[in-house]
Amino acid sequence: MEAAPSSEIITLTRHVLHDQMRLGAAATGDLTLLLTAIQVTSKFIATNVRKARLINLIGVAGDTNVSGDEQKKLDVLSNDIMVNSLRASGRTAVLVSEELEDAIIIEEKNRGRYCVVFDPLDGSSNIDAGVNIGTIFGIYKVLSDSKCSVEDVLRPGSEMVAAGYTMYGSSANLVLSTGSGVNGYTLDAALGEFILTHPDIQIPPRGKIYSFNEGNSISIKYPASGKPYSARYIGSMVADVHRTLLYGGIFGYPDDKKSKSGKLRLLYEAFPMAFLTEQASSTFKAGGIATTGTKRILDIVPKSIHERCSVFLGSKEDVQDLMKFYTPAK
Ligand code: AHM
Ligand code: MG
Repeated sequence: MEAAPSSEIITLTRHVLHDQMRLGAAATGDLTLLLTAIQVTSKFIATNVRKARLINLIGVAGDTNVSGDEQKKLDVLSNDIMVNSLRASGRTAVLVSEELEDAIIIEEKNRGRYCVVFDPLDGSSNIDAGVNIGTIFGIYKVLSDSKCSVEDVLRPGSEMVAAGYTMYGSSANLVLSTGSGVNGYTLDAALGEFILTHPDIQIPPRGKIYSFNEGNSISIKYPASGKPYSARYIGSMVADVHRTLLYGGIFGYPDDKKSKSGKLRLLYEAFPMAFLTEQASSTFKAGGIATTGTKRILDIVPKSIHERCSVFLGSKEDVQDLMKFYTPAK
């Protein structure tokens, strides 16, 4: 006999509120409101991603961003959606976006106590083909002596209070950590709510998948490990990390002779994903590791908002194997 459908629906808002109640008087509700603003942006972006082909949102906007990447129309729109919503939440002080050269310092009348670093639409090269893309975000609380400047975000990833991503694929999945584990929520389009579907995600200590861009192997030299891994590489960090969190294995974007610091950006790509990888680990006691190959990603102190770093993350044992033979590109 088929099991009756569950009547227990846990929405993201309910889950985050519950977390806030757990903190008692210490919680002001500001982070909850900020996370509400972020989930609304994800719903809005998800809708536009779905409709993109139909409403002429495919293709380039005609500009390049600070990293030299061609901006797609959806990149620009997603950035505007996030900036507007985060500013209007009244809970933010400093915003850093992959699409904007400078940090946005929120004007005093709308200012709150949190800083958000984000890539509004990651995996842009996949947009036109309708392949999975996503939004990545990390959240810091302003410094206690904050002057409300870029200094509030030039801090190690270990100081983030929350991080997550939303993957726009066959469904929209929001994966979030507020520092005590990782939970995944799936958007129920009919309800318009993210529903808890992946409670307490745990990355397996050893996986069977490796996820690197083999096209770059001409500039990367690494010895054969002899292990029969399956290769899976989507080219959208959100999708490649999402699979790694659920199935285990290793995702990497190394430095190479051409890109001495790799491709991925530290603040809004590497930090949030490293935060989630380490948080998805409690049962297996550090089941997940995120490293540049030589040091823990979350310990890096950023010098500038768009700096890059090499990234290897995933199952502890797979990443440890890599660290044994990894040497930085010269
Ligand atoms: P983007 O922010 O311009 O989309 O670039 C970041 C993306 C990541 O999602 C992904 O891991 C990587 O670039 C893929 O790069 P490549 O196409 O060189 O393999
Ligand atoms: Mg990106």
